[in-house]
Amino acid sequence: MHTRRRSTESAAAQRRRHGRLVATRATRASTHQAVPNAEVARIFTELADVLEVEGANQFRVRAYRSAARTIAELPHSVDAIARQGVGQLAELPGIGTDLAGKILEIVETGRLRALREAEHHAPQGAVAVMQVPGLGPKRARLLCEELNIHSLAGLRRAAQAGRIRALRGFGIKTEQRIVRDLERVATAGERILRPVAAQYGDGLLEYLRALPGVGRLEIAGSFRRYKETVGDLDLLAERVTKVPILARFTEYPEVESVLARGQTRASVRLRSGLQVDLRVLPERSFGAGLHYFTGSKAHNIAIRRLGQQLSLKINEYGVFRDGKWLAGREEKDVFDAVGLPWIPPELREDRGEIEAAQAGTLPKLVTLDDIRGDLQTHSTDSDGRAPLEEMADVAESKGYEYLAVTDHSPRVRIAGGLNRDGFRAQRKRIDTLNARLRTLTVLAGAEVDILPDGKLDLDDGTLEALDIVVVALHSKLTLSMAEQTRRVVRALEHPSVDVFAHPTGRLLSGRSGATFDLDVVLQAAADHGAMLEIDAQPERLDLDDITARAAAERGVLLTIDTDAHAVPELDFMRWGVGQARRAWVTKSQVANTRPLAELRKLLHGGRR
Ligand code: DGT
Ligand code: CA
Ligand code: CA
Ligand code: ZN
Repeated sequence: MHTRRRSTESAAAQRRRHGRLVATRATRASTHQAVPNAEVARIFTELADVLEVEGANQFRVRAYRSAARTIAELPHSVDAIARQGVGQLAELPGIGTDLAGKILEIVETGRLRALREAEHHAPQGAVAVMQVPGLGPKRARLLCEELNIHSLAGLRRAAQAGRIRALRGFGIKTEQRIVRDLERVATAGERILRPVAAQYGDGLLEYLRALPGVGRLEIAGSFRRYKETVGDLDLLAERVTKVPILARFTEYPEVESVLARGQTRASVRLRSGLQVDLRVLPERSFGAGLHYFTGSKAHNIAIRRLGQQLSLKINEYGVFRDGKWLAGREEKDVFDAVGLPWIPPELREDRGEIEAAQAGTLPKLVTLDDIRGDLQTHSTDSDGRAPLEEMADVAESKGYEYLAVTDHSPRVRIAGGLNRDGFRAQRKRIDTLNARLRTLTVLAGAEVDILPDGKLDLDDGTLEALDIVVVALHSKLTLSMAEQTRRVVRALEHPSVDVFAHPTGRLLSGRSGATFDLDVVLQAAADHGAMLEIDAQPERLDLDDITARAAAERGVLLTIDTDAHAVPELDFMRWGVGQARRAWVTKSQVANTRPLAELRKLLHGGRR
């Protein structure tokens, strides 16, 4: 779930560099503010990383990782559970008394002694080097010890000097991949996945809203534009006389350091490393400030230019003519001033939204409410963590019309992929289940591996018998562009294929994903009636906004799927919808906004 944010310095040391530490903290008990689940999960993930590189017992490492995942996905506040007692915590799956005690420690003190101790013992640099995809703890240690590497910068120098290829078990290709992936790590390390930032942001908003008399509050910036990752949170508050919003903000228990504090703004760093800027705006400027700080910068510049043509000056305080304030209370006032309709934040990237607004052709973007079902999910039959019956019950209670269960094909052995008999047995259970369900229909599907030569990992008879066939790349993402294009096109040509899932296979935490000729693949999808997926997993969000837009413009239908491997992940749908909106996608361009009968016509059974 979370991007790792570390370098050779300990995370805490790194954060300290950015500003003075708040000397003492009020005990959390007196003014208790819930520690977000994401924060507990982050601490456990860091601990697992550090232990792993130290060569600690694998079971311990795995226990922390699985605890991190459990907590990140928990639909309830782990803090609230902890307050009911350690016993309640220990009832969570995979959480024993030891872990329960550690969770309590985090909830009560905001930190974990075991992590600080482990950081102290871990080999310098190896933890940082592990951020590079494909460099696990063993290799990370080897690199650091053999080549005397202490940081990512050291790793880059060693790679550029060609010293890595000389190591046993590393080659020129690995060395080149390291150089390429290092660039991504460098940018990824400073940013945080938006869905994770949302947990921190929601907690902070809730805390601020508890202040009596508080006015309008919004998180602007890339967060509001639903970018997949955010650099920081840009919080805006309306100024209300005698409401001490800035003081309340800097006293937030999650604040680790106050970076800056003035009359109308403050910047803090939370313990997670996330920076939050708060700006307090006069009532008549709130709309203008919201527009300005939502950005993007490119969009703002374009709007300001439109203003100049009308002899208007537009800034974060309002719309002015000859120094006289004209408007700015509401965001739409700014657009009004330049003769435009309100533009949804997701579109504000200066990628044609202003021209579309002028022409009256802004798209009516798809919304979460438009979604009628989920077309890629997993169950305990492969690597999911809930039985398909449970997934179906939850999907039904969400008001969905359909849910496709798409467990893995045999090739993905670590995911416990099913073979033809497995899918046949599953179909029987789905039939029974459908007889019981009232408003939901479960579609029998599969997520089938595209083999390196473009053939599929299940026989044609089995594929044909399924309601929906989702195909995906899970291996050999590094094939040359020509080979990868051939492979994908061959798969999309198969008459049973319905959806190409997480098409590039990229991960926002670092893996760059497959490269293929997009034009050729989109053409193949259009020709063969295959749909392309926006996978809503926070670290996938694959297709990205630009590619999804290109697909939709080519007339290729999209699906937005959660790829849920557990019940709470069914809620990831909103992140996928956010990505689709950034891609200018409308309801009619998304297959799973259609009623079941319409959807069926798009699937291989209905196309023929
Ligand atoms: P991030 O934080 O890197 O994910 O991206 P943003 O877009 O949130 O950028 P940030 O936090 O640096 O600034 C928030 C917004 O403030 C940005 O989207 C637009 C506005 N802004 C910042 N600097 C400038 C500037 O120099 N000119 C203009 N017109 N707007 C700016
Ligand atoms: Ca920002
Ligand atoms: Ca900012
Ligand atoms: Zn997959």
